[in-house]
Formats: sequence, structure tokens, C-alpha cells
Amino acid sequence: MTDLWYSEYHAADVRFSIKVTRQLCSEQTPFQKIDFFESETFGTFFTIDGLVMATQKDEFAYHDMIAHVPFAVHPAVRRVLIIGGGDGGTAREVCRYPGVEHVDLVDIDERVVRLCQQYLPQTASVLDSDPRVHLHFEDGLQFVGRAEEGMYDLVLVDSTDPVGPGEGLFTHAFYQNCHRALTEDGILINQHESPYYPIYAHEMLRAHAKIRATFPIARVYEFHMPTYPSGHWLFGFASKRYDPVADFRPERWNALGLKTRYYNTDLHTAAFALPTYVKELL
Ligand code: AG3
Repeated sequence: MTDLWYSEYHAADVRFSIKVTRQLCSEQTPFQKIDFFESETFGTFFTIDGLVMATQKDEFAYHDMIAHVPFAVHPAVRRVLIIGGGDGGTAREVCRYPGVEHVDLVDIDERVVRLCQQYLPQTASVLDSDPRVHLHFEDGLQFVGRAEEGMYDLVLVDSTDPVGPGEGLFTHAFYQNCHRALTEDGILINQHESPYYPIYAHEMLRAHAKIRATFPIARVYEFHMPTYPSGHWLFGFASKRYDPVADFRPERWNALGLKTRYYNTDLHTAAFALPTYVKELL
């Protein structure tokens, strides 16, 4: 019996490994390499170009935090654009809000969606079952460039790291197009990398500078993601009108009665309180 381990370099001399009980599939698409594995501690997980995207055991933290934070600030989200997010986890959380009427999910790679439907129904099943979700397989940069002005209340950028196909989702042009596609009180949330290891912190700062140049309100908030580099991860909150803390309405969100495993309204405010080293970086 040989041991099979999946490893990701988190820094040039740091590796994170998960013992694999079975490899479920491996596919090279025109855009990227997608692998699905099974493991004891993290359940089924998938990687894109060798980097962990989602595991059955910790995806709840990521998907709670990308979705519920803006919904607890914006009073009436009706139209949502998800860029990336082909695993469906973000769409699953968005679809829990009865006020949501229409969700466009734009992923460049249809194979991510199809493979997640097959191997990760925990996140992907909503993509078949909820008629409000509309799938588009194309480059998010182009899609949002064509979107009508003021079309969306919320844009959620659930991207890979800024290398390969995800790169365009970290550009000035992309953030400007998101700004245009949003309503006057719209909110943009984006996958914002990690402040910890320098290669990630560098990308994080580049993204933050561009978002700050585009939106009057631009903040970052943090959460714990055991399978991502350093485990310390950020989302960006950018908006034309709402401040994520001053305009946060805990009573309104709590009255919805949604049960969540990571997000709660005490954590909401805390997530925007950053460690000193992160404040100094920004
Ligand atoms: N999006 C990928 C986040 C970045 C992970 N980076 C890494 N492992 N180096 C997650 C998709 C979840 N819907």
C-alpha cells in the first residue's frame, strides 16, 4: 500500500498536505486542471491547477462569509451576479434569501460546474434545483463588461487566485465594470487572498488598491479557512453607499431566522476588526 498525499505549496518552503483515500477524477480542460480527491478529515475536495478550492468540511466558512455579510448590510437584494463560483457554494447561500429574484452565475469553465454536480453535490445541487440561478459559461470580465448599468444589487467574485484564468478578475477594468453594473447602493464582495505569506499579501494589496480607487467604500474582512494558505483569508467589501459596519442591521438579519454554521451577527462586526499587521499593510 502506498500512501497518496495531495500537497499545495503555501510558500516556497512551506507545504500543506492532505492524505488522500481516493482520487475521484483528474481533468485538463482548455482553461485549467481540475482534480477531485477523497480524504478522511476534509471529505471530498477539489483543486484547480493544484490549489485547493473547496473541501466538504470547511467550505461552509468561505460560503457563509462571502454571502451573508453583504445580505446583512443591504436591505433588499434582488439581483445577484456571481463571478466564478462554479462549485455552487456561493449560489447555495444566496438562494436561501427569499427576496432574491435572479442569480446570474458566470464561470469560464463549464467543467467545474459539471464535475461539482457529479462529485460535490453539497455545494452544486442548488445549480440544478433553483430556477432563479442562470448559468453562463464565459469570461466574467467580458460578461460584466456587457452587463447593463445598474443591473445588480450584489456582485460576488468567487474567483481563483490571480494567476491563470482568474487574472482578469483582479484588474482595474473589471472593478470598473462591476461598479457600473451595480445599482446606486450596490455591493461588491471579492475573494481577496491572504494577508499572511508575502506572495499572497502582495496580490491582496494590489487588489485592494484598485478597488479603493474605484469605490468610495472599500474594506476587507477576515475569516478562518483551514485548507487555504496560512488559514487566514480575506474578502473585500466595496460599495457605493453602505458601510459594512455602520449600516449593518443585525436585528433585520436575525429576524430572517437563517441557520448558519460560521456566520453570525456578533462575528460580522468582529470580522472587520483587523490584526495590527494587516492594518499596517493596507
Ligand atoms: N475560490 C478559491 C479561493 C482561493 C484559494 N487559493 C489557494 N488555495 N491557494 C474558492 C472557490 C469556492 N467557491
